Amino acid sequence: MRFLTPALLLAAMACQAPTPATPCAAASDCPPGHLCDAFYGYCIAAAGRDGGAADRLHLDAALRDSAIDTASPDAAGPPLQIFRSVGPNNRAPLASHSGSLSVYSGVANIAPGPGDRIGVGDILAYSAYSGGGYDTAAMIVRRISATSYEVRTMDGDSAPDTSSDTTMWKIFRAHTSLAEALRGDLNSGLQSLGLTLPPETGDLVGSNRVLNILCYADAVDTESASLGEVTTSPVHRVRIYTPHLASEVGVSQRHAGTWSESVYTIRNNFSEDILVSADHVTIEGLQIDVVDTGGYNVGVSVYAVGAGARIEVLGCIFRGDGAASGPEYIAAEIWESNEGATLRLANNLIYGMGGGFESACAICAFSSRIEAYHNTIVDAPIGAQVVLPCPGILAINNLFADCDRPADGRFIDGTDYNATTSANLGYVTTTSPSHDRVGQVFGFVAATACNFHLTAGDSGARNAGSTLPQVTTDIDGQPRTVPRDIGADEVE
Ligand SMILES: [Ca+2]
Repeated sequence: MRFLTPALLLAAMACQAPTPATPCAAASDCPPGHLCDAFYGYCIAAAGRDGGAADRLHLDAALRDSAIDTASPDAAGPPLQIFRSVGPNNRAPLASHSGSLSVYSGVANIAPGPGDRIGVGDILAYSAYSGGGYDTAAMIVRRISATSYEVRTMDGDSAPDTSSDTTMWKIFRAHTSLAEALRGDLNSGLQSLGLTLPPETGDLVGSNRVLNILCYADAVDTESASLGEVTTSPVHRVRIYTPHLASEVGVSQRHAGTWSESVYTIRNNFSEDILVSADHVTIEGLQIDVVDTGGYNVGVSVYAVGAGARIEVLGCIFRGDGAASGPEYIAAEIWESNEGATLRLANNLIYGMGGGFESACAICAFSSRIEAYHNTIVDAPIGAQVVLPCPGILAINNLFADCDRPADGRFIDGTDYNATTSANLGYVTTTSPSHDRVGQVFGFVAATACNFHLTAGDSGARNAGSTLPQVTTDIDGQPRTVPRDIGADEVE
């Protein structure tokens, strides 16, 4: 603790800018109309701009749009939102020259529209100044309509106006794989125009930025993505997600709660599809295909994160091969990390993770703490396991169907409201959960087609969950209603 002299204190107060978030331990630490989100340790608005508990788990249009800040990124105040698109293997322009472009007051109008797969994070290259070349690169930060987009410079300022309508423009994905985005490398097609963008990995805290990476379904993403060399905070996060709102893109790039071949998917033959070694990261709405290569195969691996780390994986679908042959076959894990770190898994669907002869848990805690809320796990040797001594797993409102063992190891007290087809759940806690449901038969819409939405007539999971304030939407983005359904799906 550092003490300030009265003069220094006054000086500090005088130059204190509004802060984007107030640290908190309880709601009493927060201003009126705010809640304390213990996961982040920051006050959040009960509704609206900052998301609040209501939409924290599902970044909505209001959150993204209103969070765009035009302040100089190195000034105090709300962080600058940077948006970067990923289009696997897509080096060529998405659209070019086919219509005329005007940019005025930060809005780009293109007639006719450039296409419904263009959206937030894409880069508009155009000629704004005399001389005729491609002199300007601007990021799309909002889709207003099929022909109209809000565009900003990389510093968050309104993109420069065109002096007259021009046909000299091209739109590119910023990156051609998630791995490339996390390395900070640019689409080589964009580079070939002679335009450069500043690398966005690095120190997000020092530069007061949030890095939003939007994943588009141009092709299957076949590189192993690794995020390490970036400094983050609860506010200055890296957010990796699929665009799906009309304010983001003309056609959703996100699954609708069941596996689809037409949405963004990452699939590769490396040990990890996504390796996270940064402390504050959100991954939302991805399809992660966990391929068995006979070795170590993990969907999302969180490794070597620090004491306050808060990683969240929300609304993703993890699909396994059904019968792995290698030593390790895991959907999501945390390992060799500080015991004060937390991995939150909510609204995920995980299935087909059979096999794995050393570690065969769909969700595995080798270190630290996992919060598992409202996940649906089907067909795994062990649904959730505390593998090595560590703070463990807090599991609430999870559905385990056809797992050899739903859970294993010492779980965190408070674990309860889980449901399974098995005769028992299998975890150990100090307290006795009184709301768990064993020996259930679940009503899935079409289990043989891997559609694990609940039917309206389901009696195994419907209306049997705890009202968790941290989770207010489901895997489909639909609101959770009270009483809650157990698992990733809330019946509409
Ligand atoms: Ca639903």
